[in-house]
Amino acid sequence: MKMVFRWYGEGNDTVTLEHIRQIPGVEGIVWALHHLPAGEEWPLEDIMEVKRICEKHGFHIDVVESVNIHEDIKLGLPSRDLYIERYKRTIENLAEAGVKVICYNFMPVFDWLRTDLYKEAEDGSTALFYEHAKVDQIDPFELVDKIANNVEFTMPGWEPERLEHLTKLFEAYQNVTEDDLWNHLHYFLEQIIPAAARCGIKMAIHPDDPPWPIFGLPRIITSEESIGRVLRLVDHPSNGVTLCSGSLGANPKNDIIQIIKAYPDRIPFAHIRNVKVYDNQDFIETSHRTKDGSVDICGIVKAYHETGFSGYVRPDHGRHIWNEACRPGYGLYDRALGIMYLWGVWDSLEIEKRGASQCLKSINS
Ligand code: DNO
Repeated sequence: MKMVFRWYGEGNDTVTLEHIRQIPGVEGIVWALHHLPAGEEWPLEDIMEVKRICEKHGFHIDVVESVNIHEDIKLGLPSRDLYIERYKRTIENLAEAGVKVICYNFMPVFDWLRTDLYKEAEDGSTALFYEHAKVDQIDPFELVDKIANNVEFTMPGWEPERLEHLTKLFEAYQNVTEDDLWNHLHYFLEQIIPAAARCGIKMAIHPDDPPWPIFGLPRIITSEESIGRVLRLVDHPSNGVTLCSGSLGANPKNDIIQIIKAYPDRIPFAHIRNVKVYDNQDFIETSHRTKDGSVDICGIVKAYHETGFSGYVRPDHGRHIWNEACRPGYGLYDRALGIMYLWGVWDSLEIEKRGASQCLKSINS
């Protein structure tokens, strides 16, 4: 498992590369050109600048999260071909800079969704929270106002250019069914995957978060079955998944361990985080520790270990602890704790596998 850490770029994150350097075992930065709207080609010079900055601090830039998909592609409009061509050129530019994995999602309009970014827990920490009944009742515009306009930084998935056209987007999606969305994804993958394969890049679709439809908008990457379906749409190693334990874990029916075992060669990138799920479908993000949430993080790491996982992994959202002022879900402290938990589980599995006497040597190799 190759440990990586998401960073939003200089002047766009409270966490610095110097901080990240001090977290044990982190080799690479998960990054994006956050200033570019979906649908733009990513210029090679901009990509090389990120590479220069990260490499100066000893990090690789193998994983990009995300190259966002223009809504016209998801809507299946005739203009999609133009955006698909740009997407291909972006893939080529990223490959030229040495990128290996591109994480993306195919969620209409909204990326991840929560009702509260700072829900206080008993211990005084705060975390991202989803209240199911509220999403059913609230006007999406009100929620957008609450979520997007109350934080210092633009959050990924909540970019102003996306939200500016909310009314039009809702209208455009009115008659788009789940089947349509599957067809539009198929069309996209048929063109993108050969381009990615040619330059040695693995595309890794991120599951929908939460894994069910919201505000009447279809969502399709929600379960083991849908992951199998997307992988079969274009059955090629370059067509992979970003297996996010927190997104899928919001639905207790999803057996993440089974998914890892079913598709070991198609998971180039793993997001590991825990959520505590309530009977009424609410959920809150917790520490990574298995005991703190509803997701069996130990079991997940064990499944990766057993399947010989050699892909990239990042701790996903953390809570906000020790009064850290940071991007919602993306502070330094709790994600660093998460990494140490993941290493703890992984290293003890290595010791078990290779025998205690070999322990030091095995962990170091
Ligand atoms: C939230 C993230 C998502 C993810 C995208 C991938 O914090 O997990 O925004 O980056 O869905 O395209």
